[in-house]
Amino acid sequence: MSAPQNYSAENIQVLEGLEAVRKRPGMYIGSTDVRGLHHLLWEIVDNSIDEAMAGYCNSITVTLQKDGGYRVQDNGRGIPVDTHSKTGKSALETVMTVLHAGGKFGGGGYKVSGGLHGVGASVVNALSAKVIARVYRDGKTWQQEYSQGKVMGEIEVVGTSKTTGTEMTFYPDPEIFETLEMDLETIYTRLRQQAYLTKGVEITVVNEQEDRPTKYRFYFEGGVSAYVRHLNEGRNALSKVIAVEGEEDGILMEVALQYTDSFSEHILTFANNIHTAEGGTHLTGFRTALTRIINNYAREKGILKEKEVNLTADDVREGLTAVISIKIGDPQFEGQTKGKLGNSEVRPMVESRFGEKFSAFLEENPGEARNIINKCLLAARARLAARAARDTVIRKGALEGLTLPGKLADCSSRDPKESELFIVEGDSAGGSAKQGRNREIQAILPLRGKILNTEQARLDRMLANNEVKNLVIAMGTSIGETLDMEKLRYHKIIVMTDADVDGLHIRTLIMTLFFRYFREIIEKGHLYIANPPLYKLSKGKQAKYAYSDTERDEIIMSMGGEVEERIEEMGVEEEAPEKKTSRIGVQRYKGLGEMNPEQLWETTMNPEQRTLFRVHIEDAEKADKTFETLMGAEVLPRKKFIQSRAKYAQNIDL
Ligand code: 0RA
Repeated sequence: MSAPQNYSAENIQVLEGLEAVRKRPGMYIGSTDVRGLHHLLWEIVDNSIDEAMAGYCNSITVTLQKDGGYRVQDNGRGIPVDTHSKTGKSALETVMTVLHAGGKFGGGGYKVSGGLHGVGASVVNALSAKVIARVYRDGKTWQQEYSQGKVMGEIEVVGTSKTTGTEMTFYPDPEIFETLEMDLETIYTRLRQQAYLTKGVEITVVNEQEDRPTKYRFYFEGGVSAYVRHLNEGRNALSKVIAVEGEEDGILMEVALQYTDSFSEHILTFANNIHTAEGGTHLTGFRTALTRIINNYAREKGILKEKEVNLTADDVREGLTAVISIKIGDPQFEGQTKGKLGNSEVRPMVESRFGEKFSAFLEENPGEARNIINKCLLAARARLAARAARDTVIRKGALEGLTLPGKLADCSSRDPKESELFIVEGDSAGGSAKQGRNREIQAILPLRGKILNTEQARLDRMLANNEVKNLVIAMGTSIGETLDMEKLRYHKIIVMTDADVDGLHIRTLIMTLFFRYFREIIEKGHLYIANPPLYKLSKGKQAKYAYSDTERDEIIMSMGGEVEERIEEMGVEEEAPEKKTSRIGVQRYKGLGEMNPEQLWETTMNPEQRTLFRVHIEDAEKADKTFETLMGAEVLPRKKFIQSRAKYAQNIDL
C-alpha cells in the first residue's frame, strides 16, 4: 500500500494522539526531567516483563549504547508483524503509533498486565527522536523506524532469524527532555526489583557508555525472599526469611518477611510488578493478619498476660522488612498517584492465606517466634516512652502559650502557602541567613551541628533532643501518629547545609527524621534541599557563581580564562586545587558561613533565582538506610561505609 491513498481519518487521529503526548509529556510520563526520562525505559522494559509474566520470555537485555540510544531486547514471541486487513497496519505499527494500544493484541494472551500503567510504546515513540523496532519471528528479522512518533518507512524484512523476540532501540528527544543521561544506579535498582518479582527471568544491563563496558545480570530463583534478604543486608536479623505463597480465585500472592533489630519498617508492595507506593488492599490484609496472629500467639503462650493490652499494628511494624507481591487479572489502581491497589477481593484473600501460614510458622519455630514477639514488646514500650516525651513537648508549648523556640527567626506572614522555613546548620550560617532573608515570607531555624552523635537512633531520644523539639514546634504539626498537616506553618521546609561531610550528616539526619515521623510532609512535596554554590568566580567587578565543577570550568572559559586538566587523585587530601587562571579569582566555598548575607540571598535563598531540590520519598528512604548504617549497632557495615567514603572525609568523628 502507498501512504497517501490510505491516509484515512484514523491516521489523522493517530497523529493527533501522539501530538498530544509531545505537547503535554508530563501527562503521560510525569515530567521531562531525569525521572521522566527513566519512565521511557520502564515503559519499554515493562512490555517485555509482561511477555515474561505471560510465560513466553525468560531473558531481557537492556543496553546503554555509546551513541546515546537505549536498547531493550527480549526473547519472547515477538510482536506480530502481519498486516491487519481493516487498518492496513501491522500490530507492531499500531502498538508504536496508537495511544494506549499496548496489550490489546493477542486476544487476551496476557493473564496479567500492568493495566493503567503500561501507557506503552507509543508514548516512548512520540517522545523519541528516533526508534528502531525489530521483531524476530517466523525465521525472519523485521524492522521499522520512527521519528518523533511518525513512521519513517514501511515495515520490512532485513534478515533471517533463528530465534524469536522483540528489540526496541530508542533515542530520547532532546527537544523534550532536560537531560538525556539516565542514572545507572536507578536503572539497576529498578531492574533488580523487576527480576526479584518475576521469578525465572534474567535481566542483563550492559553499559557501553563507559570506556570499559560493564555488564550486570539479575536473576533470582528465590523471588521475593531473595528481595527481603537483599533489603536486610547489613541489618541484624531476628529470624530467617519467612516466605508464604498462595493462589485463590485467580489471585496470586507471594509474601516474604523478616524481622531485624532495626527501628523502622520497610515494606514494599506490588501489584502485577508495579510498585504500589500508596499501599492498598493487599497491604491492609497483610497488616491485619500480622497483628492478629502475633497477638494470638503471644496470648496463647502466656507472653502477653491477661491484664495486658494487645500489641498495636504500630508495635508489630518496628524492625519489619516485607515484600508483598500480588498478581491479578484486573488490577484497579487508585489514589492520587494511582499507587494504591483498590481490588476489594484481595484483602480477605491475603488476610486468610498469609495468616494461616504465618501462624503455622510461629508454631513450628518457637525460638524465632519468641524473638519476634520480644521485639514487638520492646517497640510497645518505646512507643509509650515516645508518647510521654511528645506529650511533654506539646504540653510545654501549651503552658508557655505555644511559644515558638527562641532560636527561630520567624517570618511575618501567617499564610503557610507563601511561608518558607530554612533549617540552617550552625549559628554563623544562621546569622547570615537571618540577615539576608526576606523577612516577610522566610523563617530561619538554626540547628546545632553535632546532634547526629547519639549512640543509637531512638525516637524517644531524638524527641528529647532540644534541636528536634524546636523543629517540631516551629513546624506546628506535632509528630508521628498525631501529625496534623492542617497545622503546618510553612509549605516549604528547606534544608540548607554545607557541602561537606558534616553538612551531609545533618542532611541525612533531617531527611531520616522526616521519613520516619513526618512522612506526609515529604509525600505532599513540602521538603526541599537548598542548592548553595560551590565557587565564586570574579574578574574585575564581575562575579559569577558556579554550582558544580563543570559549571565552574564553563564560567572560567566564558570569562576568557583557561581550565587546567584536573588529575583526580583518590585518597589524597581533598582540598580543591585553586585554579590558575588569567586574572580570574576562584573562591571555593567550604561552608555557608563564608558567604555574606547578600551573597547567600542572591545565590541560594532568593525565590526568583535559586534552585531547590524537592525531596522525594525514595531519596528520604535512601537517607534512612544510610542513617541506619551510620548509627546502627552493627560495626562492619558502618566501617565499610566510612572506608568507602574515606577519600571525601578524613576526620569524621562518629
Ligand atoms: C501480543 C501478542 C504477541 C506478542 C506480543 C503481544 C508481544 C509484545 C511485546 C512487547 C515487548 N516484547 C513483546 N513480546 C511480545 C504474539 C502472539 C502470538 O505470537 O501468538
